[in-house]
Amino acid sequence: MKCCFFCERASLSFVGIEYLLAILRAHGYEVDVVFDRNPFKAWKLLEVEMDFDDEIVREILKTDCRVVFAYINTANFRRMSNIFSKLKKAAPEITSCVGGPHATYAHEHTAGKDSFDYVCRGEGEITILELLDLIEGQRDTLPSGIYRMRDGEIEGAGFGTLVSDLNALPFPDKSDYYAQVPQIRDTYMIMSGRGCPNRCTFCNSTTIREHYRDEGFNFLRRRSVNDVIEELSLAKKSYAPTFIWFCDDTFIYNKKYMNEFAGRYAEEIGIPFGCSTIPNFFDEEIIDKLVLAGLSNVEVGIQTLNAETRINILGRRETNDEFERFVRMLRHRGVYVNTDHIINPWDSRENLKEQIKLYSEIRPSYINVFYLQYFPETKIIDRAVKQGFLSGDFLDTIGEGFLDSYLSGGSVADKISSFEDLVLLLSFTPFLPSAFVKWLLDSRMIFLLRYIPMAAVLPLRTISAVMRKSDFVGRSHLKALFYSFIKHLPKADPRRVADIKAVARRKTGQSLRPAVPLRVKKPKLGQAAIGSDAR
Ligand code: B12
Ligand code: SF4
Repeated sequence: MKCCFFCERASLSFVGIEYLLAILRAHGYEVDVVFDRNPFKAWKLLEVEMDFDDEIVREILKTDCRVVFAYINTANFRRMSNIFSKLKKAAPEITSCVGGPHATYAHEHTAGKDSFDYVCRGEGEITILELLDLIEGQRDTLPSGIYRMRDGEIEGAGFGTLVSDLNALPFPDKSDYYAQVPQIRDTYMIMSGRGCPNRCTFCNSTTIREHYRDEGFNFLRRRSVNDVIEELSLAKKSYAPTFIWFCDDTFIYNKKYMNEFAGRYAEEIGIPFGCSTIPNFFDEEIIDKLVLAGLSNVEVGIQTLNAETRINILGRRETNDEFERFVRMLRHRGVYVNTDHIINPWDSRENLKEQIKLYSEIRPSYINVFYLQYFPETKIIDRAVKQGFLSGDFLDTIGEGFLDSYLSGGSVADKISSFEDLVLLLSFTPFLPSAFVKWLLDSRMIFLLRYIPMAAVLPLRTISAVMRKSDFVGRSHLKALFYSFIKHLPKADPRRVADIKAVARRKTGQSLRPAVPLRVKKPKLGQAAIGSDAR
């Protein structure tokens, strides 16, 4: 059966989609990939309708597919709904199915859209094959994790069946992204595992682990070092990346794993690499080995330097001292340390000033400043509602993908606008001398920053990416921005694309086994137990 995957064109590739493409092709399905025309333009991320939507629909129709898939997150939900609704009108006979974070955490809102026939909650490799069996009439029960609307009611139960051994998965099929999205060609995205050992209240990685735990499963799994190195050795020849990004939620944990990985990576791969992590790994010997192997870029989420908010509201365990030690340990070794910071309703001007002073001493390479966004099914929502930061009326807008719910949330909008000068200074802090930052914070001159538009932070990442060779991620974003202005994108070498496709065919993925529950969950009346009907 002919399938089509419709994907947004982001600044980095989506490994989840690449795994699904590999699995589908390994099972004999012909799959075409159509990318959104909308190149990743920071200022257009949340736009729902574009001039070329009808053209996209025509392109999907041209693939002659019977089933169309998409990966949906909260940020692209409304855009995807728009495209799929146009597609439904043009070709009601095409069956659509969506998965990904928004489908998982806001499945009712997603299934409630007429444009989507099926919605997948959770992991997809086993479930997508079961769904195709259902569509082809080879099974008649809904697979675990698949939802749909029937007579005005949502039908479905559980979560997508987990793969028990991640080493059994085929390597992700990166050929489509490589061929069609030029900005990703230097960077190879890879995952060594699934799930995060931490429990931040604002993050959906906590949600998924808890959902599977409630069903009796351990979502946290890691591939063997051998499997990771095998994929990278093949990628080194076929893809020839100049940078490798480990997009695990948290990559640097488990000393034994890191030790084995660092040794093998140094010997067999040796390409500069980066990862996301949290600041609680202090084994200098391992860090030295990782740096020697090529670790050059780390994204570390501290989110706030207000200890009380961090521990009690955001659910993070590290101390400011640990963060400082971690940043110093890495920067001392020449690693680019990109810090994620979230401006949140628990901030006050005074504590934000204190945080900026601390940052000016700790000196990460870059501070990515975000405003807290309430993603569906995150624990922080209850807290914010209870404390009056988020009005109950806005809860539904979260499931509908309105990411501005925070900024329009009653009194908080005023609060945020009263922080604008500090947010600007926070973004500039890594580029300014500490003494100057401290002087400015205590001086009346700080009011001058209110006259500088927030857009002034945009060139910062450009400066950082151009000046600091190790800011590979910044360079990827820059490239994405550059290509967004170019109408005719550079073509990829077809031989290289074929070689990349061949890597995905190395392992067939035929032997995928469903994970075994750690304990047996009693199914609710009328519900299928998770994984009960897996192949
Ligand atoms: C790497 C990463 C990025 C990368 C690459 C994008 C990507 N999605 O891969 C970059 C840096 C670009 C990025 C950006 C952002 N990200 Co991000 N990112 C991740 C991260 C850490 C890993 C993604 C991944 O590879 N997962 C592993 C694969 C195997 O899982 P998966 O993607 O979920 O896919 C599986 C299932 O969902 C399912 N599935 C997926 N699609 C489909 C389709 C069908 C038909 C079926 C049946 C199944 C199915 O099957 C797949 C295989 O098992 C995730 C966290 C996470 N663990 O997923 C956050 C995450 C996806 N990101 C998140 C966010 C918020 C963002 C940003 C909005 C951040 C920001 N403020 O700018 C932007 C959005 C940009 C964009 N346009 O998407 C949130 C999304 C929350 C939500 N409710 O939408 C996540 C979940 C982290 C979190 N904080 O909770 N991100
Ligand atoms: S450490 Fe990162 S990925 Fe893990 S739960 Fe916290 S925010 Fe999410």
